[in-house]
Amino acid sequence: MNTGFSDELIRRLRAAQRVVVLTGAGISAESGVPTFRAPDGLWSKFKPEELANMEAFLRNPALVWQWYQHRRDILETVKPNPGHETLAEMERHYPDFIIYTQNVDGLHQRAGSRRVAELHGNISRCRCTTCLQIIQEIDRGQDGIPMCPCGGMARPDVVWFGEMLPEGMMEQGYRDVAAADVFMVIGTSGVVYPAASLATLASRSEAYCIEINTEPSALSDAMDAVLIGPSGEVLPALWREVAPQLHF
Ligand code: BV8
Ligand code: ZN
Repeated sequence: MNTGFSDELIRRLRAAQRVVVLTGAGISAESGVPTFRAPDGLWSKFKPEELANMEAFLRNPALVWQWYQHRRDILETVKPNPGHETLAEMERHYPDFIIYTQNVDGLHQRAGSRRVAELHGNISRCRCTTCLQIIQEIDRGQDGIPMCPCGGMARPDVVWFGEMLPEGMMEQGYRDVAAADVFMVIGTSGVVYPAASLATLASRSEAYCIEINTEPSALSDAMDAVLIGPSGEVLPALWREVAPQLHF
């Protein structure tokens, strides 16, 4: 019995060997992590250029740290939702499955996903602005700004606007997308590049492209299937339909 998922969609997911997923803030929304561009989203109070870039940080490190500390505090209280958990389950079924996430919340890994490429870093890690080391133990310098043992100021280990993504990660993403049987893009407005280019490349490759979002995004027109609904509900429902016939 088909619950609104097309036969083609189900057939593609049952036949796939290689699956590539791109996720954005929307997949963590049902965990209670605010998204960026929703009316009550993270950017509604601040503009990205005010906070998520090096100039803003150097101009006012305390304000930027305050904003990141606020987000880290939220992450202490949340847990993965059924959307994250379904992707972790899918990874266990498919021979080749990888998630490229724009999220910095670490929830995919907490849900059990092992192959996760963090395109924009991870908010729970800190890096030194002087010696560039990842800092495990941070101590609080003047006005609460975390400092590196070398004396340099610590920053969140995330990719800010105008900064390069982790070396080689997009190139690997393009190779994975070019070889994929199915590409899924979940919970992203598709406005941030180069991350969103994984979806635009997928739409021009052999991969069958599936979007899950609560509303159409900048990527929807290029997708083969657009499933409108919260990923915490759509992903488990889709997997219940697909999984029984999977025999690897
Ligand atoms: C770079 C980390 C170059 C920090 C982030 C003009 C045109 C095109 C590009 C540019 C341009 N001007 C500048 C650029 C480049 C810029 C960019 O793309 N800007 C955009 C905004 C125009 N990109 C960069 O600067 C990148 N670097 O290009 O470097 C370079 C070249 C050479 C040398 C040096 C440098 C770096 C970009 C990374 C920025 N860092 N975050 C932090 O988190 O604090 S971006 C930030 O936005 C997050 O990472 C976030 O993940 C990302 C994307 O947002 P989304 O995840 O999509 O979240 P959003 O709220 O927008 O959407 C949520 C979606 O979920 C919605 O569609 C909603 O409907 C849906 N949803 C909600 N609930 C649910 C749901 N879906 C399903 N279920 C639900 N329950
Ligand atoms: Zn240092």
